[in-house]
Amino acid sequence: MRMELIIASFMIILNCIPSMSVAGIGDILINEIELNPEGDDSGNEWIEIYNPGSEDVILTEYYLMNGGNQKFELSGLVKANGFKVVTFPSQFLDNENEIVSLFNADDVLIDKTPAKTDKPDWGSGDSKTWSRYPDGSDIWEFREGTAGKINKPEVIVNNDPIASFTMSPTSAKAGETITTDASNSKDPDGDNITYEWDWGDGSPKTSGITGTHAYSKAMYYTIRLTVEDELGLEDVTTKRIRIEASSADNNDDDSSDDLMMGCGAVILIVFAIFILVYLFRKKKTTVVTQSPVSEMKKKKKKKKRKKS
Ligand SMILES: [Ca+2]
Ligand SMILES: [Ca+2]
Ligand SMILES: [Ca+2]
Ligand SMILES: [Ca+2]
Repeated sequence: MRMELIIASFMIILNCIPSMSVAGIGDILINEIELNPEGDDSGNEWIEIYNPGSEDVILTEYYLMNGGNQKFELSGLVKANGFKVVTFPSQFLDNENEIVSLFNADDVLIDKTPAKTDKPDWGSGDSKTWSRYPDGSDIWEFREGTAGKINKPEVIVNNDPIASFTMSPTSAKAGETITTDASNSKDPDGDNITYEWDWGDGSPKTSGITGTHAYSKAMYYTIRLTVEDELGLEDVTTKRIRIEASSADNNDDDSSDDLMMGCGAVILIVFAIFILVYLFRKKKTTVVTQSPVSEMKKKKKKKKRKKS
C-alpha cells in the first residue's frame, strides 16, 4: 500500500511538470552569429540558437564555447520551433576566424560553426551577420542580421537595363547591309546583358551586341532591340529605317518605263496615221461632192433640158 502511494504521488508530480524534454544531440543548433556588431563588441555581440523540434528545450547546463575554449553558460529555454538570442556581458567572440561550439548538459558537442570572419573592409562592425539559410541548413551566408527571427534571403535590388543602339547607314537601298551597334546599352547594376534584334521584316531575330541585316524590298522598317539583364529584366528601343529601291530595281524600272514610252509612241503614231487617213479621205469626198465644176455641169444640163 505504501509503495502504491509513492507511485501515485510520483505520477501526480509528473503530470504537474510542464511539457518539456531534454534535447538529444542536434535538437538545437547555432543558427546565426554576430561576431562584429555596430558599436562596441562588448555587450553587443550575439548568437541565435534555433530549436527546429516540436518540443521546448531547457538550456540548463548547456553552454557555448568560443575558439579560445572559453565557456559561456546558457539558461532559460528555447521554445519549440523558436529562437533564442544569447548576448554576452563582455567581448566573447573574435571578429576573425571565430568558431563557436554548443554543448549540452552532458558535455556533448551538439553543434559547431565553421570558422567565420565578420570584419567588413577591415573597419568597424556592421549589422550583417553569418547565418544559416534556410534556418538550420548547412549553408552559411553573410547578410543583414535577423536576431530572434527567421533568417531571410538577401534582398536583391535590381534595376532595368537600358537599351540603346546606333545604326549605319541610317537609310539604305534594298540589298545594302545595315550595321547596328548596341554598345551604348547598359545596366545600372553592372549586370551582363543579352541583345536581341528584330529587323521588322519577318526575318529571324538575331542576337549579339552588334547586328547586320539587308532588306530586300523598298519601304520603311522598324528595327527593335531588346536587352535583358541576368535577372530577366528587359528594356526595348526601336529605330525606323527607310529602304529605297536598289540601283538594279531602278534600271528595271527605267527599262519598263522605256517600254511603256515606246508603246505609247507607237500608239500615238498609229492614232495619228488613222487621223490623217480619215482627214484625207474626208477631204477627198468633200472635193467630189462640192466641186464647182460638177455644179456648173449640172446647171448646164438643167438649162439644156429647159431649152429643149
Ligand atoms: Ca556584423
Ligand atoms: Ca567580436
Ligand atoms: Ca535569425
Ligand atoms: Ca539589372
